[in-house]
Amino acid sequence: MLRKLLLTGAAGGVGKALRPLLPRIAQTVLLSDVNDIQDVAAHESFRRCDLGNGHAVDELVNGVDGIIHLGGVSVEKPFDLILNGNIVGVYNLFEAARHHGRPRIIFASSNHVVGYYRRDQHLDSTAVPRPDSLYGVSKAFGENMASFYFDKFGQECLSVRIGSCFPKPVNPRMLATWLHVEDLLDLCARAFEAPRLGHTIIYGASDNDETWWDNRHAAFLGWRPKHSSAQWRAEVLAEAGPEDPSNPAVIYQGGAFVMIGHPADEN
Ligand code: NAI
Ligand code: 15L
Repeated sequence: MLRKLLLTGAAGGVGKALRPLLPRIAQTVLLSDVNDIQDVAAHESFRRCDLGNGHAVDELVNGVDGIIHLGGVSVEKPFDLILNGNIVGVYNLFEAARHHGRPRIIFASSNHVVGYYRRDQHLDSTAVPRPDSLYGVSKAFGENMASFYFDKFGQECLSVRIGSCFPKPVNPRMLATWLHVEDLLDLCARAFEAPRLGHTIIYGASDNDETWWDNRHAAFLGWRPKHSSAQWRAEVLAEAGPEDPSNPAVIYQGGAFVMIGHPADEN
């Protein structure tokens, strides 16, 4: 049981879904986001913080004994936003952790680190990154930061290449990528409890019938997702209709992200 867990990005979709489950792993939870949070429960506190502000992040991390790092830009955006939240922000977080006793970090990485692999390719965590977006590049940066901070400073981290963590799968791709938030919580619990974590990369998907990912290198965590997208398969497929096999969004694992142009070209 953690004494005080820091949850960054707590105002976002995954943060909101995870918050009610966190008493299973932590006595108190420090919520943080650049956006306000009003409904703070008795075991929670809230501190507003822009991850790009190194001094503020340093103060945020002081006194916590575990971190779930969800904060940052979560889709393709102009580079200045990604730079602040996902590059400078990740640096600030790892630096703060190094200064304050190296609490373990669960880093919300993304499947978009490997979005340019085809869906008929099965990947394990040794696959060379093939990001499908500036966003995916920033998550690969975060994983590399985690690797460097472990090798040089002993900072332990689990980088979770989350598939699609939403209440339910809403398109055929998500039948393979969907992650139930309870499975995410269980994964976080195992990462905090493991005798040794090092820097480990894992794919975050539930026990879906279809999968492109192999978590053999993280088997020591003993994570067995309990949920599956199978119950929505018929509904999702009926709603979507037939897919065009020549569509790059259907060919590649990153789905629609491979079709997004460069954010600098949009006005
Ligand atoms: P979200 O966009 O709903 O939440 C992200 C939160 O981070 C927001 O509340 C936002 O205000 C905050 N944030 C953004 N920039 C910030 C900054 N500079 N300083 C402080 N806070 C900042 O995203 P969601 O879906 O909740 O995802 C959470 C994390 O998981 C993100 O890092 C995302 O990249 C990652 N992820 C999510 C997936 C999903 O399926 N939901 C899939 C793969 C990765
Ligand atoms: C992500 O990385 C995004 O944060 C999320 O909004 C979804 O697009 C998800 O990947 C996905 O691939 O479904």
